[in-house]
Amino acid sequence: MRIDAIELHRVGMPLVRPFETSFGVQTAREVLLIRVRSDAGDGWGECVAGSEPFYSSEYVDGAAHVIEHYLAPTLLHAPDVTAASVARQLGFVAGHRMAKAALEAAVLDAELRAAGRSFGEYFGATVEWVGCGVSVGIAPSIDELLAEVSGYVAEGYKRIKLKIKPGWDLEPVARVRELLGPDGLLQVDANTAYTLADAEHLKRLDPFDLLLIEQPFDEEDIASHAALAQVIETPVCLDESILSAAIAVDAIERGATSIVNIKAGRVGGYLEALRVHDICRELSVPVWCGGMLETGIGRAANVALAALPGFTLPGDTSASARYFADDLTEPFVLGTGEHAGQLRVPTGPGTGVEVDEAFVADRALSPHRTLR
Ligand code: OSB
Ligand code: MG
Repeated sequence: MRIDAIELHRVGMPLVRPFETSFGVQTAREVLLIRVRSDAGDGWGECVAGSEPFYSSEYVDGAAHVIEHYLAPTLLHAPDVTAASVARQLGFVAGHRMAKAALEAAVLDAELRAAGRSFGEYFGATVEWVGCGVSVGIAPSIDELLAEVSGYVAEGYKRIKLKIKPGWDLEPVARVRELLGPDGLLQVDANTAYTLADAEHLKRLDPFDLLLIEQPFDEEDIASHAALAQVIETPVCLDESILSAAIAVDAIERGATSIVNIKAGRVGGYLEALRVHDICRELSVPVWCGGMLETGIGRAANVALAALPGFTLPGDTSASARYFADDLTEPFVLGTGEHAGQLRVPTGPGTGVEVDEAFVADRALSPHRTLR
């Protein structure tokens, strides 16, 4: 396809409750949306970069800047663009994976809408519904944490993930394990808050029979994760560190991760995410779909990705209402009966969800920019 224009939309999305991690407290998402307008039709992509460079070196203003000055001009001047060509065409820019991923997703949406195919079909989805977990922030008190978790359990979520940090780990985990009982699926995410000097402390999580501990150490510290995995029984799972399929293989071979969290934005796009999935499946390493508090646009694509056969653990693919009172697409709602705790994989063309343009305009944080 030829791309005629690339639009950047900034939308304010207040969260239904503050989300606290070891990086800090977040009360809203400042979402950067990309719309590509092509000779084959339009497509939307969501950039998962946060407002600030805490989870990753990327952040919204930086992503918008690199898109405007480097990435979009390249695609606008290319004689032909396909989702499969985007990563190569943008490869001259180092890093900036979340910015590249948003562009690739928008191109893929346009391409699949034109072909009448869904993301799920294109990815190779093997199920119509995916099991969902929920990521639970650091709470003001144990009582508030237990009330929040009880609410999610009542809604049907199949797995609870607790955010932890030094001073908020053993006690909340013990109390939530007690609440869930021995069969409840429970895992923790430290978002790099510890160092290898905490290995003995983290080993005290072993009795709680966690599915995994996610990213206890620095993004760049593969060696410490491998060392921790030698001393704790809880499986170690990397999130921030996994920036590509090549890094995933390296981390697996070094014994630093025995389960992998896949986020398309973090690895530079859904096509690279598919490669991470495929190589993990070949190596018999289970994967699950992470989340970045996405709106319906990113959620639709994540749910389609999570429908691949290697995704054997429930993902951070929660219902829209866990994040936002109103979403900018039709909301994702948990199923009932045999589909309790699951989301349905969209089957319509492209992402399969429709962007409410009036909503996007109404919540705009600044006038949208059109690049040609
Ligand atoms: O570390 O998985 C993470 C949200 C933003 C940035 C990083 C992370 C998260 C979450 C929430 O844990 C996942 C979600 O429900 O979207
Ligand atoms: Mg994480």
